[in-house]
Amino acid sequence: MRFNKILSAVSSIWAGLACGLIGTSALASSPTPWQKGFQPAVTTVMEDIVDFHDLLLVIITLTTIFVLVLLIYTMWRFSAKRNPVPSKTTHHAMLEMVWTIVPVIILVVIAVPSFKLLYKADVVPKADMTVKAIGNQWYWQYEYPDHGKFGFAANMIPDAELAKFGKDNNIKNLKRLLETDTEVVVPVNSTIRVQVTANDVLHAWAIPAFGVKIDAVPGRLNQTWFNANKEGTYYGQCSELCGVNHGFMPIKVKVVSKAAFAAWVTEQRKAAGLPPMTTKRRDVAKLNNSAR
Ligand SMILES: [Cu+2]
Repeated sequence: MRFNKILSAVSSIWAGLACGLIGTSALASSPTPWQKGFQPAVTTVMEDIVDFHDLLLVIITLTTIFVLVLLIYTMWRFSAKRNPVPSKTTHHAMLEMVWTIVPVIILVVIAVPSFKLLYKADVVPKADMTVKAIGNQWYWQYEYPDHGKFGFAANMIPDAELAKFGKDNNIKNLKRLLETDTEVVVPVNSTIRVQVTANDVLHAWAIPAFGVKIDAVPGRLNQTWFNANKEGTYYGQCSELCGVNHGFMPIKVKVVSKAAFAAWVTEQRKAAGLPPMTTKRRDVAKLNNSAR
């Protein structure tokens, strides 16, 4: 009875903690103080990355414990004191077969999900829309080719302007070094193809919650994809050492409902002097996919 009470108290504390964590993550996914694990995953690719990480953690822990136990046993059992006359054995067929075959099996167990995950992250499925990200020293530029080619630059909000920015835009819990003046807006539950390139030097476009990280290379168009299943604001950073302000070109992606996205597109088109979208967007993504 008493044990049950303790158990329920512990679980309610835990649930409260989890609620607090998940509550904040729904609003924004970014690094937190003393964080040890990953940011909460909002794409199936990131969920798979977390699962793969957990599998590897189990394998590496068991391997390390096994080797440690062997070492300690050997040091104890075969010390000069306990074993003054060493054995002259040099070969043991069975033992050699085991220590060759067991690691091979372990590597195969790792390789299968690893290749599956690599392929899943690499091959862009039928995309609903495209966003183009262009790296510059030291900010990102974005274009929406399927929605009339409007674009904008996203610059980091410096510390001195952070408070004013939060006040003007009614944002609480501002993320230092992660907030940008404009943000990438995408619809929830849609496959977004991200085309990534750079104007000057190497950069990399990365969002941990999406499980996305891809190099931005001048003169080359890379592509990746994500399909976020939860509305919210997600933060990333340039992940290729690109110069003195490398640490100050964050990436901010807002995942909104499809209706909110359509409204945002209308607003952006208006600001860019483009007529409102009369038809559904050109199905460029569909055409590209059918050519595969
Ligand atoms: Cu960069």
